[in-house]
Amino acid sequence: MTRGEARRPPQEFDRVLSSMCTTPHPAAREAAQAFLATNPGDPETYPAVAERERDAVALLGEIVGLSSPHGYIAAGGTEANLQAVRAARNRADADAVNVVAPASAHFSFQKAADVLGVELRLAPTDGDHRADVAAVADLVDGDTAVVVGVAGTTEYGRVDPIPALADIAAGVDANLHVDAAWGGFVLPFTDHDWSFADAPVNTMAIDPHKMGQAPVPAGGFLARDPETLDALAIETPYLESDTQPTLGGTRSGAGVAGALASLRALWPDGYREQYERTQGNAEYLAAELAARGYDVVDPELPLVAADMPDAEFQALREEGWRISRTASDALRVVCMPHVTREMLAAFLDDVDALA
Ligand code: 0PR
Repeated sequence: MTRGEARRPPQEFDRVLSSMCTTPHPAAREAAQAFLATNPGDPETYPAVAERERDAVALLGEIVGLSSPHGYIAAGGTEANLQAVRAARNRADADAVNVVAPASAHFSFQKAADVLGVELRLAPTDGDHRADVAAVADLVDGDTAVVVGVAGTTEYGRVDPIPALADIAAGVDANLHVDAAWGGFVLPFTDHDWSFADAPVNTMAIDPHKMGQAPVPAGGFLARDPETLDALAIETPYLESDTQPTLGGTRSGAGVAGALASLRALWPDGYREQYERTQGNAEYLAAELAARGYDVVDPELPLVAADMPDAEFQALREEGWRISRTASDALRVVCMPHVTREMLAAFLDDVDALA
């Protein structure tokens, strides 16, 4: 079996255009199965999966330009984002900590703020759906523990100006967290400044179970300094290991082994091919929709948003298409690896049939 177009999506992905999950790489599927009953939360008892986790973190570090990464394989972007806020809160010497993020940040930051008892301040985005730097600068103060930038937003696939956000964070002695949960596996092949190498980023979310082609659950939480994990560590007296920085206790060995297998199989060439193919598909869909008169947001990463009347959106859903909408009601198609040119052509045929 080859990667790419030749691999027909299994039934459950047949008409799925809205998801950030995708079909796992075959090697990742196999590795996950072999580690189904292991627990990386108990590394002394399950050393083979613990070693795989260290290797996976090292490879994630390569992808994001960090030579000695600290981190672990989390349940997903929600956990990685929450842990970034938690580490920053625990290291801040303020009583009433706040987090400043663009309004485009994923809703997991609302969960983090709620669970951690910190204030979430949302800055408006600019005309192109990116964080408005001046608005972020207005919201930070001496109690800001972390500034968030998104590298590949959930709704529009936009990349925030990470170096400018890093300057703002540094100005108030706050951490900078980059949410590259979705974008992290495509951005190395673009010319965006988003990585640990481009700016003084402290922490990052990068999820193997999204564009990494790993089986669910496999998120990535990465930190530049070991002190970040220290700020998260809880003592674990009765385990063979002394402390645990993760949010989960028992975790999925399948997620860890699957993530490593997909990283080994695909970084860098497989992910580059995947980026070129999925970006090409996004540009194809955007051009075809624009030619039909829809107002389309230029796809910077493999995600297409376009205005579509509600009646048409509903009719396409009734045809079985799994599509979703942004908060401002634009159609949103995520060109994940399982989305082929044929699928998009069939979708466009159904769009035409509505006319
Ligand atoms: N950060 C970003 C930028 C995200 O897009 C997401 C999820 C997260 C964090 C949270 O990641 P986890 O869901 O792994 O915790 N974005 C998708 C969304 O909300 C999640 C998703 C995935 C939704 C698959 C549907 C689906 O079928 O749209």
